[in-house]
Amino acid sequence: MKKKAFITGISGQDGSYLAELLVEKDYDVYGIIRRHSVAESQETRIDHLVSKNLVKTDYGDLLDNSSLCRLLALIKPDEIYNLGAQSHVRVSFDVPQFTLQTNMIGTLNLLEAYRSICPKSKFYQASSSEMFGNEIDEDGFQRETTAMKPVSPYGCSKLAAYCIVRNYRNSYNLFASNGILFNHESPRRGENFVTAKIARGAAAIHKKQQDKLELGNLDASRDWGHSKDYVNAMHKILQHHEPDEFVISSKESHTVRDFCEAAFSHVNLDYKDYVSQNPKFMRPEELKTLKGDSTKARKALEWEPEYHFASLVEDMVDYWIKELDK
Ligand code: NAP
Ligand code: F7E
Repeated sequence: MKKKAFITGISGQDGSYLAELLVEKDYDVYGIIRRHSVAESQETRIDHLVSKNLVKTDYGDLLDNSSLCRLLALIKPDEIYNLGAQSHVRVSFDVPQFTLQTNMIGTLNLLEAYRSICPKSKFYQASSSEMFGNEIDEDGFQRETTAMKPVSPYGCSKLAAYCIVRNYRNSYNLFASNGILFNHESPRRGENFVTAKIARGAAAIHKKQQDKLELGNLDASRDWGHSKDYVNAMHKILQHHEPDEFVISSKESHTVRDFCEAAFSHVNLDYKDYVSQNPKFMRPEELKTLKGDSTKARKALEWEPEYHFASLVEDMVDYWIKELDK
């Protein structure tokens, strides 16, 4: 019998790569999409799978219990991946209530449906390094045991969801795990996240389609990996012999300035000639540095990333050079 996976957030960056991975692994893959007014573009990241009937999508929403219950009862999945979220940290300051509703109550809604309809399934929660806020261990890393003091509505929502997943696991003996993923990017990254903005900007300036790039804080430091490697870790987390918490990270930290330097030098330009700061892109409270220690996951799950900082930057800039030709 083929395994069945149910993915919330299947139309997002990670959802699309995870769907591809699970199809390759011979799963039947199902996912929910929300009603958009512009229906034509909402499945662009998974069109290649939907059009070949390799994944099945239905309308649903983490805030609509009836859709979650209906679909879980119909599909009876072996694995549930909860990737659906309002995932933009700066936007979470603009829409804090929506962010907490979707990311926190939405997770609780899905957990409740899971517990009552298919408690033998395995559940993956997309937790985030944003939960740590500015807490860092003495050696400069964040790991599973580091204190969590988030500095954004998004981080707070993800911490609440993380806690309720642990609580449901312990209370109801469920196989529910948290992947604490550090930033991960790709050509499919939304264009308003900093890496995609820089990669697209460098490509457009190189092609003389744009002459400057405005960013916010250039000194923030992030631990960036590739989404393709990180969805592989999600799958491994659910194949582990017991449910648990795992940090997934590259173990390296680079500043936004470093990302600019690497992206612009890939097209033989000096970022200093084009990049300026605009307070519009600053945050009310900033998370300064992220560097994750993923030793536990690397050992227990035998997970290793294939991409590193330089190959990630190149993959993204090369994608945008081709894309802007179209
Ligand atoms: P993304 O590209 O923003 O995708 C988010 C997905 O969630 C989209 O498909 C979105 O659909 C869906 N969604 C939003 N609100 C929903 C709702 N109320 N009900 C159902 N679905 C909803 O995010 P991503 O980068 O793939 O990240 C995947 C997950 O990992 C998210 O939970 C994110 O918070 C978490 N995470 C990401 C990173 C990272 O660096 N990428 C790191 C740690 C954790 P619409 O298009 O309809 O809005
Ligand atoms: O910002 C700085 C910004 O929006 C990274 C999400 O996937 O990872 C992501 O959250 C850094 C911040 O990602 C601009 O201030 C400078 O310090 O790309 P970002 P994020 O906030 O780290 C975590 C782990 C998640 O879980 C989230 O879902 O870059 N920055 N200038 C800028 N950021 C943006 N967006 N735009 C700028 O112009």
